[in-house]
Amino acid sequence: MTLEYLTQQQIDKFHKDGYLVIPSFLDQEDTDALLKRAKLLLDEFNIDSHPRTKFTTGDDNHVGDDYFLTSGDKIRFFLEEGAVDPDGKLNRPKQKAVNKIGHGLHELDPLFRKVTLENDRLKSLARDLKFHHDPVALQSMVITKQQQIGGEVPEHNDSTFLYTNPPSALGIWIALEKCTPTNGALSFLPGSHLTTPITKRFIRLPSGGTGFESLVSPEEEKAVNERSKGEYILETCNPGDMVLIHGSVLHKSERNTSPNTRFAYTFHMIESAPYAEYDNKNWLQPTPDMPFPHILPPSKLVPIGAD
Ligand SMILES: O=C(O)CCC(=O)C(=O)O
Repeated sequence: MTLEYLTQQQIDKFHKDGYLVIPSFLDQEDTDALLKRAKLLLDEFNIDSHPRTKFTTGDDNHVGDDYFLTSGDKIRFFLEEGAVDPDGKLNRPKQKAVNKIGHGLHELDPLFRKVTLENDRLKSLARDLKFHHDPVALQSMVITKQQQIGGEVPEHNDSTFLYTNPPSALGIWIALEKCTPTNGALSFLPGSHLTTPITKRFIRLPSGGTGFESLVSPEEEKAVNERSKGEYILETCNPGDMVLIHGSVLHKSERNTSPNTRFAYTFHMIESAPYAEYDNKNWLQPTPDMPFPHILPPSKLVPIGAD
């Protein structure tokens, strides 16, 4: 099959490293429009009726309240841990207190929808990469990484959080502002997708809230953790650049200690049934009114066995 957007070199690099930086995936006009729209959403959301849900990422205190669990088909606002005082009052303007906006932007907001579901370049990329036969989109977010306070995102791989059997998550991450060593640019452990199996998955706990379910024995988990040490590569990027992230590659971002925000738009793609199973343990559930949308039209699916 002839390549439509990626080069063979880019595809090979993605498979070798587990991620790929694609410069200028969005042009300046589209990037600016998304940034402006994200800022407008921050201006317009109602903090008075907000339940003060913070985006926490620790193994023991990962966010898991109802506001989070039912956000897959909504546009909701998750706060920075350090932005809410013990009495529930924000210690800064609401626009500076939000860690991320999610998780239904790709369906509900016309501008985010345009770059996600109505984007011929993305469709070509999906067909060139052949990572999925019939990809669907889910979990879209604007990550704001506020200046000074924007929290770190600890080392993780995305298939832990969007688990399918077999694992099939692919992250699409687009810088809306310049990403630098001090404002929390992403960094990656190249090749870790080849050596680090998915050892746990993030689920809705039967007792309520969220937690992790182990997929391997404690000994195996320890061995994998030992094995997955190495030198992280920092990937600075410019507004409009995209990073494709294999669902098994380890990556992270540091706290934003700079005076500049670092807005990014990200969403994920997974393989759809019957090629992979997405079960009801996952934290994010499709709803009858908003099933996960297909990226490719039926006539353009990636043929089985294509490589
Ligand atoms: O934007 C960030 O800082 C982290 C994003 C990330 O790790 C992810 O979306 O999986």
